[in-house]
Amino acid sequence: MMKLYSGDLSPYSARVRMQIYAKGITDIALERPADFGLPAFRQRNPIGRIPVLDIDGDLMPESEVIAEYLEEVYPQPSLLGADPRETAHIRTLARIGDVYIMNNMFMLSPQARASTRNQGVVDLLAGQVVRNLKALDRMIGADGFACCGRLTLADCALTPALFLVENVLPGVGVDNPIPTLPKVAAWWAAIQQQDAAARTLAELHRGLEERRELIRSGAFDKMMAAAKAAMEAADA
Ligand SMILES: N[C@@H](CCC(=O)N[C@@H](CS)C(=O)NCC(=O)O)C(=O)O
Repeated sequence: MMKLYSGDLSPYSARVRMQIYAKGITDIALERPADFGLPAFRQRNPIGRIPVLDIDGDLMPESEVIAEYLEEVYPQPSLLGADPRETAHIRTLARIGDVYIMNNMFMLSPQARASTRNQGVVDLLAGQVVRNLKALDRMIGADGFACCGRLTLADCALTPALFLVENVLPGVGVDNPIPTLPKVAAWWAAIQQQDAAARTLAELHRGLEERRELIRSGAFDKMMAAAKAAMEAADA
């Protein structure tokens, strides 16, 4: 049985989980690797990040690669286009979600800690996010889906990306820009009504609450320090 190494709050993992739910795939186990963040995980998986698809011990990293692989292995229902041009458009929108929004948001999230905030980093990355959301506003579908009038891999990549925008940007002192972008705002309201998106967003919110509790209790800092020390010892 294949396993997806994943975590509730991992937006890249969420993108693949939403695809799995939308396709109705039931034979992939979802698991948080016990050694995530530790040298043993990086030993097995050199990039050291989740998601990773474990195919009988053969480990496949990178959310976009996994998503495309799952489309080939489970072709129906397809979350790609009806023709090559549609598929290319789906991939363009998915890349906006991944490269232009999620990656910048992910790099921005540690800046939520005011004590160590670097305003230059915030301005640079938040500026990129806003610029790319404006581009998305001109490209996204107006019928409740990112494109093609049905749920595709574009919706799967954009849903966790907008979750980060809505929930993390205000934490770094930047207003959530979604309400100022009419087409993005309409899509965001509509996609949350889709079962696969609602389930994925509930997991993301659960992960965010858990993370906030760990930060409040001081446990998160201790976990991070222990993981950093273990990594440094492994690198020495
Ligand atoms: N490009 C990767 C990014 C994956 C990624 O950054 N995952 C985060 C969790 S959302 C992670 O594992 N971070 C651990 C780290 O940075 O060491 C993908 O698309 O899968």
